[in-house]
Amino acid sequence: MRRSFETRLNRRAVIGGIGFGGLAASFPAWAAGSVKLPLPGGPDERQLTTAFPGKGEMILQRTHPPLLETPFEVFDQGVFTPNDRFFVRWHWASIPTEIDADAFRLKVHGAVERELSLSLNDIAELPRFEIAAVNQCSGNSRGLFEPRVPGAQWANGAMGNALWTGVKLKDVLDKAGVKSDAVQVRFDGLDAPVVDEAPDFKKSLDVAHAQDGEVMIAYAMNGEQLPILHGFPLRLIVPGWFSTYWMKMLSDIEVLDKPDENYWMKTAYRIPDTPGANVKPGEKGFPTVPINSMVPRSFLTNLKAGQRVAAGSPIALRGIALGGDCGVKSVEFSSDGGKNWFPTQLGKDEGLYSFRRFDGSLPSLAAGSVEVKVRCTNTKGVVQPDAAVWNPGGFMRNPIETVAITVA
Ligand SMILES: Nc1nc2c(c(=O)[nH]1)N[C@H]1C(S)=C(S)[C@@H](COP(=O)(O)O)O[C@H]1N2
Ligand SMILES: [Mo]
Repeated sequence: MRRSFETRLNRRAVIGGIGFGGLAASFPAWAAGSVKLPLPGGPDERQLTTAFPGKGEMILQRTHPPLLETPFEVFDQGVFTPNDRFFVRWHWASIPTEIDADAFRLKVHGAVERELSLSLNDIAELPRFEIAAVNQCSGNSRGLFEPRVPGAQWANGAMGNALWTGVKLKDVLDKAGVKSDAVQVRFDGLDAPVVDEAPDFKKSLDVAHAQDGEVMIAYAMNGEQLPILHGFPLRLIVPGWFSTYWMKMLSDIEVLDKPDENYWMKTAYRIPDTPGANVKPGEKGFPTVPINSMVPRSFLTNLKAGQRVAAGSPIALRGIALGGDCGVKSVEFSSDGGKNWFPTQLGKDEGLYSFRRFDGSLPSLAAGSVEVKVRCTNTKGVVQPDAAVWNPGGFMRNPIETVAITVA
């Protein structure tokens, strides 16, 4: 049966009257208070805003193009991050504010047997595929780097988990027929730099990865049409990999017969090719590779630094974890500086690439200051490191998190 997009999609996704430029101009009239982020290296105060289309209260990192961080308490609400609180990141300010769903076409070209120009209805006819996956910016937590590194000074809220619905990239590539000399597949979206000399944002994956049957083209996020800030009408989902590859407003797929040497692959988004992507501050001349799969992380969501809890009764702990490029095997906690570790109970398994909820209970404590640590081990046996890594891009941060509370 022919499934039409028109039942599922608004024919046109429009950003309310003023668009991104207008939002910039109207700042700070719409600022809704401020928040302090735990950033050791710099200004830590950020405005809160509710002024972006489809968004509830977000931490304003930059207006134009938008960089919006999820307030951390949102992660305490459940393993899926609501669309209206999901972080937003764009590189270039020229972002279409109106997209005609009828006229939209996804082009597939390059080293293929048949060039394609697919309408949204053509996409909807392919078998439907769904996966829960964490979308995490490569620079998530960059603002916590010491010494500080340039780039968006995110705290830990440049990540979110959603249920993505769409089609497998493999099915689209099979329709085009990938030629045997293909090595990579390059993705481009409708957004563009404002000046001609700046490099258009494009990212590539190796052919085998693109065809693995997990990488997908999503048209829905948490059961809703993909919001415009998250890439309406189509975006790439690369489960287990950092979201620099998750091209929004995906409009062009080019199959390459040689490795992609564009700026965003060859120069930007590269990590040291060293264990944990770790180097010494100031170190030069180390080999690099394009950033790729994620690493395990875990966060307490019900206890905040400096929080006071009652002495003499057990304290509930809960939070979220991700395995990275595989599932969560366990999350443990410690209240003695990491000498002894105790298990937590894992919540419902929503799939390998999803957040996983955990619950635990600290035994009753004597009055004083207590550091609570949590650590995730993933199903590949990789465990979070004690110490944070450092690299000049501010990537791959995943140390065991510590929350100091006061028992009184
Ligand atoms: N078209 C387009 N897609 C893009 C980007 C972009 O600038 N343009 N940024 C990437 C980066 S670096 C991140 S972190 C994610 C952010 O996704 P989100 O805004 O849906 O949270 O989008 C990715 N896809
Ligand atoms: Mo990112």
